[in-house]
Formats: sequence, C-alpha cells, structure tokens
Amino acid sequence: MSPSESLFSRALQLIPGGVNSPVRAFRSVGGAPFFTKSAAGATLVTADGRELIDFVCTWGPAIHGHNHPRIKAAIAAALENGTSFGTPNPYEVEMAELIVSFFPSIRKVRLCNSGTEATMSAIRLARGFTKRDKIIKFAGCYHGHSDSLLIKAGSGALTHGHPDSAGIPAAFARETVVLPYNDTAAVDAAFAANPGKIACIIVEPYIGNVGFIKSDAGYLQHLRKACTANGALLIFDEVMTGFRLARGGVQQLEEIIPDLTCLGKIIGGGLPVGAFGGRVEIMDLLAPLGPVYQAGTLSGNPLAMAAGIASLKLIDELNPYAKLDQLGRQICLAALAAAKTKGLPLQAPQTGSMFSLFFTPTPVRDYETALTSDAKLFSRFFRSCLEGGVYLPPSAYESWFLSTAHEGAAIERACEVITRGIKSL
Ligand code: HOZ
Repeated sequence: MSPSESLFSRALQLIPGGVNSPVRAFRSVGGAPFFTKSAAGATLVTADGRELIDFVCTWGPAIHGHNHPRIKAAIAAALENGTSFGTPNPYEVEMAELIVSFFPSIRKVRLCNSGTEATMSAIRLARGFTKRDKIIKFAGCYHGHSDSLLIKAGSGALTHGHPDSAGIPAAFARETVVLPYNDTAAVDAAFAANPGKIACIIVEPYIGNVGFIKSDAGYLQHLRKACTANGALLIFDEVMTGFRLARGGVQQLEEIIPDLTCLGKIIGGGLPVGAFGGRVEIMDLLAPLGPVYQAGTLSGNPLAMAAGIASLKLIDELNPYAKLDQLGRQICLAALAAAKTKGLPLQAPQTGSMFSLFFTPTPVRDYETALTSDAKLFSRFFRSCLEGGVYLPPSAYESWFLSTAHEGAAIERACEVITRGIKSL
C-alpha cells in the first residue's frame, strides 16, 4: 500500500468518505484521493513523493502560489504575538481598510471564518433589512452549505449527485426561488410572481461552481435594475472571483455596485476566512448596533488576517491580472487546439485565472448546458493528466485556478500534458 492509500484507508474508518469536504473525494473521476504532504509555488508534493502541477490552488486562495515566503513570514510574525485573543485585534482593522479600498461598493465589512458564513449572514442581513423572506438564487451557483442555499447547488453537491441536499426543511426550501442563470426574463417573471416578497438576489456574478461560466453581456446590469426596481438587495458572492479576476472582482469588470458582497479565499492567504460587506445603512443593522445577529469566536483571527493582509499587499505590488489572463488563455488555447486536431467538441470559457474545459459542442451558459458536458470523458482526461503529473479539480463541474507561480516551466509542462490527455481520449 502506498502512503496515500494507507492514509485513505485509515481516514475511511473515521471520516465520512475519508474527506472533510466532498470536493476532495475522487468518486466522480474514479480512484482514491492522494494526500498532500507539502506545497510550494505551483506544485503539490504528495505523501507518496510525487510532484504535481496544481490547478486547484486550494480552491482559489493561492493566487500567489502555495506557501509564498511573504505570506509565510507574515503568519510567523503574527504567531509570535499569539494565535487568538477573543478581543478586537489590530490586524482586523487593517484588513477592513484594505477590503474597502479594493471594493468601492463596500463601506463597512464584517469578518467571519468561511465563505459559507459570509453568504449565510448576508442573506440574513438582507432579510432583516427588507423585512421579506424569499430569496432568488440561480441553478448551479454554490454559495456554501447553509440551508437556504443548498438548492440546485453546484460544486460538490452537484458532483456527488445531491444538488438539493437532504435535511433541508421544505418550509425553508419554499423561501428560495431558483432560476436559470443568464435568463433575464426568468428574473422579471419571479419578481412579478412574488410582489413585495423577494428580499434579495444572490449570485456568483461569474459562476465558478458548475465549471466556470461568464455572464452574458448586460445580464448582471439587468439584475441590478430588477433589484432596485423591486426593493430587493443584490448580493454578489465574490468568494471565488473577488481579488482573483480583478482587484475589485467581477463588480469592477462589469461596473456594477451590488448592495452586499461576500468574500473569502484570497483574503485569508490560505487560512480560514470569510467576509461580507456593503452599504453602511445595511451593515449597521448587524449586532451589536442592530437586531440582525451574527458572531464568531475566531472571526478576524490574527493569523488569518496577517496572511490575508500579506496576500492583498502582494496583489497591489504585483498587479498580476494581465499575467494571469495570459497564462489562462495559453492553457485554454492549447486545449482547444488539441481538441480540434482530435475532432472533439470542447468549450473553454475563461476569464483571467479561472476557466474550465467542458466536453460538449454546446456553448455553456447555465446549469443545463454545463450538464451537457461529457463527465465520463472528463474523468478519463483527469486521470490521464494526473498520471502525467498535472492535478485538475476532480470534477467536471469545477473551475480550474491558476497562480502567478504557474508561469514558465510549469505552464509549458502542463500544456504538454493537457494536450496529450485530450489527444488520448
Ligand atoms: N467553492 C469550493 C469549490 N467549488 C468549495 C471547496 C469545498 O467545498 O471544499
């Protein structure tokens, strides 16, 4: 038995499915997950001593590559002072100042521990502010695993066949209106059918959880107008896209001002984190100022804040977006060229360092069209890439992520392996 196999067999005895988050399981692509011993730059080193070029980037946070020396040093320096205080600490203030400087729509921000907490709390806040109960979400968007949002959800919920999770009371599910993404008429119809009842729309402005999908031109602007016209709040879930696709996320690219924004991933520099923020009059409804309760023992944790501050400062120093976009395009063009040679239909939507390969002739613009992708073919492709030393998300319905550390030899090698993988299908 290899070290990974042995660890997995021990894990299976004690941890459901052997993993602490379903997206890490290999059930949809076949085989067992490897265990990671260490990571640096663009490379994971497995417990079995294999080096893999990593296109998961810890599901988004590692925009500067793994174990970046500046982030590591920031954590080490913070560690000297303690790991958690249960009182306000100076790092939280610096983080809040950085977030509002990157996101003009955010005037006040509350820090928490995960993207799930951020979206769950933003929904509660929207309901408290509007005094309405219903929310709109879109099929295939995944906003973490709180009850109101695990309905027609993407990510692991879809990958493992449970987009509508068991355990959600029907009364909760009734308050969530699920619509197709990129369909403006569906939004208008939902508001018309529920006058004065919709508290908010929550959307991944570009979806990263059913594979990567961009919004059609004008779609997000339509959501903004529809919310304003109907007295509902617009919540952008930029947990994945925030700081990754642009300094100020998709809202900067699309020039939209949402009422609330959810963040996570990059602002923790690889440690657990989440945040949500927006207009002052909405945010001031949060306890202790207002009646909407939200809390967390480890919220604003000094180590996570120190790591996140270092990560955001690196973004400002390096302005990595043009480079990341070029690397993303290079991978997608290599894949499309290989597919063309092979006569295989392939879609490769990409913005900057987020993209996906869908094995389908159908342009992918929503949940339904994402499901036309040949998941069995993806599994074979995944295994071929893994054998060649390239680790992709182990699901046909996840975005790939790049870091600045992927430039040079890593990207050349990955293009070769991906090309070979597609040609072998
Ligand atoms: N949004 C991430 C992947 N789509 C979540 C990662 C996880 O569920 O562990």
